Amino acid sequence: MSSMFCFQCQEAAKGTGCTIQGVCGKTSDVANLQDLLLFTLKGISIFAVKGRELGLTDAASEKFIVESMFATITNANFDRDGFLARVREGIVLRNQWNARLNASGAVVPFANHDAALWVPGTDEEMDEKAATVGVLSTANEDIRSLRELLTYGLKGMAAYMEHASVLGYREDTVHAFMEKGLVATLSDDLGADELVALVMECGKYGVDVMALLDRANTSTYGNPEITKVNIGVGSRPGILISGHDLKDMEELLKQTEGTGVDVYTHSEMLPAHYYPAFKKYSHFVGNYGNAWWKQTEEFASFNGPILMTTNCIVPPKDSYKDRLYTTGNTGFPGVKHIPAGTDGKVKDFSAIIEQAKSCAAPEEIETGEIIGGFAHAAVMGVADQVVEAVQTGAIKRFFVMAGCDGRMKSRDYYTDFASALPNDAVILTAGCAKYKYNKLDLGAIGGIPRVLDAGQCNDSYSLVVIAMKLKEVFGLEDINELPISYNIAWYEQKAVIVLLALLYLGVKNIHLGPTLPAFLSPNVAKVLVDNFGIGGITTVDADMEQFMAVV
Ligand code: SF4
Ligand code: SF3
Repeated sequence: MSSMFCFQCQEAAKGTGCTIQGVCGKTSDVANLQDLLLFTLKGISIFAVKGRELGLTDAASEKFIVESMFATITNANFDRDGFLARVREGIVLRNQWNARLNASGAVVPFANHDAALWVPGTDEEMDEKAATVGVLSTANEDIRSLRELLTYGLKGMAAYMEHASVLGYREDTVHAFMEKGLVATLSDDLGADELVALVMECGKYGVDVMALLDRANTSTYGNPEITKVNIGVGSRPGILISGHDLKDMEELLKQTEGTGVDVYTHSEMLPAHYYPAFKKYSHFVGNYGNAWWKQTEEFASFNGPILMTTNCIVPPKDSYKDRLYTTGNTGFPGVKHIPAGTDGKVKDFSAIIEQAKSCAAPEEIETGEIIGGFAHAAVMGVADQVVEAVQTGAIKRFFVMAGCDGRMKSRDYYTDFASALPNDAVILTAGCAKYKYNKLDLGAIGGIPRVLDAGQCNDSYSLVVIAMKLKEVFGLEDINELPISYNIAWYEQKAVIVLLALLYLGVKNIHLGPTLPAFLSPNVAKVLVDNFGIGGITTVDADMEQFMAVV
């Protein structure tokens, strides 16, 4: 019997699933406790769904579900003790809900399900329980596949919801769907057709949550602007901030102002440079390094403290572990965690700032600039130029190459693909996938760079807004009539919600790589192929020919 089973990301061992320890570094006990936490969230949701029917909600359990789902995303949290504590906290919330509904005399569907009833014992007993409630507890491989596809979509949704909610934005319907979806994964009455319908509905709420986060980000920090970002270093000590949380970015910039410490972005935090609200800080120096998976070398040479606000954490090397900090839903055993502020106070980053002061300046690993900030408002600002370039044939095709980067050598495909594109093709990107080609010199077409970076993975929403606008300008009936091809790279579960959102919007013929998800059973993969034309990748030459053959 395997000691764990996880197949939620693209790097699942042997393309089927991690069974002894995660390729990501997640230990089997933590993997199982993440499953147990999900099981607990399903238990809470059993009552929350019924509560909503009766007009009852509970802000604490909504927040708990969102934060806990986020904590189970690949490379977010590796902290066993943290997961044990979360499960216990979740059981308290579940029992409160139960008592509340009991008092109202409501009949609660699934109230006799183990997820609604089980009680945690010792830590060891929780480990034992955890080993029984994971992915493999669903025997039928197609039902399992659909339940997990839905679950991973919900995890991605939770991550984006969390970013919106720290900025004060919420959407009740998204919380409601999250709870409904979690309960649906427990129901033996739901067959493949019903689950496929729920997966599509998940895509709808994926669009909603990305739109919400876009509103939250742009209302709070302004619309991203076309920006050149320095990739070299200064001479003062620095703090490196990684992950996706812009609220942490804002607080760190405020608290470091005037301290003699510079701030650099890493990986998915690069797009922070595009927001007007952050441009005013002269100590906001640039971006250091590349996508998440290169961090073990780049964090060592950065020399200063590193703040991980969300995924992706790679188990740290001793050379920088004492300079690494987690916050929010991230965690790693033995790494210092910056807690949320209490009594309405902001997070206190003073410990990081103090440590930075005693550190050497970052070691230079490259110099120059990269350009980005092509989110929907900025692209609309140059819409006339773009439309003209398409009409004159100067731009023949757009390639959406959004998504994630990862360790696998096979991802060199994306660098090669970008390099091999004809000069009249433009890449639209978002997410850390961009690091595979954003430092290549691909030039520009009539002043429009050939790599247009909208921002973080959630800013894939911007790419959809741009596509919708182009459809309108060109008077087309269908988004698929546009000269846009989709060659998307995925790694973790935020890419799953982005994919489901695209499918919901009717985008067809998306190519997904470097490998198709291990969690898609052959039958479920066939549904996606037959209905949406989803395909994998092969070789650059063969794929290029196929993309270019589309009229
Ligand atoms: Fe394996 Fe990915 Fe799961 Fe980590 S998140 S255990 S690498 S499938
Ligand atoms: Fe990257 Fe982890 Fe997905 Fe937000 S930082 S895209 S992998």
